[in-house]
Amino acid sequence: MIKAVIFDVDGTLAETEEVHRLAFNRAFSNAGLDWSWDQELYRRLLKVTGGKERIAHFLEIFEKPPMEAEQIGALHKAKTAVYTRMVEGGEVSLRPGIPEFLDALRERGTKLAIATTTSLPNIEALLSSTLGAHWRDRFVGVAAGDMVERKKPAPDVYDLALRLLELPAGECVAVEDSRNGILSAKGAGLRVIAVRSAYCGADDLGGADVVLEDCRGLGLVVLPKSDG
Ligand code: XBP
Ligand code: MG
Repeated sequence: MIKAVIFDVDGTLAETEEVHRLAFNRAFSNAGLDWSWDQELYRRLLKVTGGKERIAHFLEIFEKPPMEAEQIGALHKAKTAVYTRMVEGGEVSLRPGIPEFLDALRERGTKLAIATTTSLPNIEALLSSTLGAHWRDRFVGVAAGDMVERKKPAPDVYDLALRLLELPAGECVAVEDSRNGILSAKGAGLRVIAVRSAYCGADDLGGADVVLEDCRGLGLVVLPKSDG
């Protein structure tokens, strides 16, 4: 019996990565930098989770002049401001099947939590614009990248979500879209349902217990047949 479902955000609850990419590029150009991440490059850079870590990785592989952590932090803060404005403007919807799945879990009394690398303001922007101002009431716990020491693929963010839920991993399931996310959830001892996403669709999702092509089948996998 599954008592809680822990959701990744980017790529899982919503296809956000293209908006993240555009926000990075807008922040770069606002800062007078001539960097531009195209979709192919962004797919490669996504192997490093976390926006600040992704910028640092980009500087390293393209042998750009190094930046201080504070400069990267300021650039990333500007990117977060651009991203949240875009999301609040309604540019992103939840993936097809997610609203119905969240409602069905609520009706059944299953607890919900979030385990994501993304920054807290991004979660707030996405979930308030898609689920409404009271979205937080639906989730027992929200675990985000900057709340833990190590980002995915380390298990820290899922370990935190489990502590917030006060449940053992064996009674929960994670929903993820990326190989890094699967490794993170598995490292915390969770069963994992993987859903293919636009940016991580070519990832090796073989470590998951179940792989779905989209989110519409989630109810069939998680909910008992009587109410699924
Ligand atoms: C998502 C991420 C995030 C977003 C950007 O990974 O890696 O970094 O791309 O968010 P996952 P920030 O879905 O596996 O959690 O810029 O706020 O870090
Ligand atoms: Mg993801």
